[in-house]
Amino acid sequence: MSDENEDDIVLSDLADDDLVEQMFDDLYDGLADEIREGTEILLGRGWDPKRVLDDALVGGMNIVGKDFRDGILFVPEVLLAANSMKSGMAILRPLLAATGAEPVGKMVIGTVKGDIHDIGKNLVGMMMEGAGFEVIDLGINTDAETYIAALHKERPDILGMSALLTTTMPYMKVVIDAMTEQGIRDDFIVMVGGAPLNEEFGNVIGADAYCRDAATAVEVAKSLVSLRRAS
Ligand code: B1M
Repeated sequence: MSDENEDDIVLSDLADDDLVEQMFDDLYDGLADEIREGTEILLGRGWDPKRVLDDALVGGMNIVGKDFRDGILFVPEVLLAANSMKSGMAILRPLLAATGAEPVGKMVIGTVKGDIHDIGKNLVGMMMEGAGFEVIDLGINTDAETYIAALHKERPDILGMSALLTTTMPYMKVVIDAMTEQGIRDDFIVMVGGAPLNEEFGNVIGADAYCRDAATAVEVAKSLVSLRRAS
């Protein structure tokens, strides 16, 4: 996707369509300054913030997500792309809040108690933000009380839990059981992920979905949220 003559390209000289195409490339290449500049140019041309988000940033991140899922891009590249997306999001977020544009949905996510692995969780969070979700990140080593307090406070559509250790993955069931005991299990979609998990484990602990990677998490989240809102 890189353009060898990238240094020669003046973003403000490009027509809207070409600029968006260039932003796809810049996002793919993890160029945060260019994404910030492109975002500002489009806003300056009268694009509304939601259109910039959907057409330029989310569109570009979808390409990154697909190539990550297909093994063409790897973790470092995706983190860079996600980071440049965040630089555009930082400009758009207050404008979106001001225009009252509804996020696609809201997710609370955290790595479970006893586990400090957070690279995968962060990727999921960033890709979800890239898809238009509001994401509340509880960090690592998250106990059931902290998850549940966040569910009460934030009222998200989705609870996402991550675990990378065979010794910590059973804690996901502890959280789901605590939700059931409090009578709030069915108020939320529960999605789980992490390298040692699989679909069967997700079913056994009573999650709504196991997601093998960040791109899948975004697809599953979109579909479960729209199903729930339709019903
Ligand atoms: Co750790 N570690 N580690 N480690 N570490 C593993 C997981 C391990 C498999 C390595 C090995 O032995 N081969 C092994 C676990 C073995 C097991 O349980 N069977 C292991 C171990 C043993 C440990 C320690 C115990 C080592 C020690 O101290 N003796 C220790 C544990 C500390 C603790 O948590 N209490 C430990 C520590 C660490 C570091 C701190 C050094 C570092 C973590 C740094 C960090 O995260 N900030 C680390 C790392 C980097 C790894 C490996 C090498 C890489 C993990 C990673 O980031 N992968 C890992 C080996 C491996 O997996 N190859 C290993 C990249 C990431 C993008 O993938 O996290 O799977 P992943 O996330 C994916 C999907 O799983 C999914 O989407 C993500 C993106 O596509 N996903 C979700 C993840 N969470 C999701 C949540 C969702 C949806 C999808 O919610 C909706």
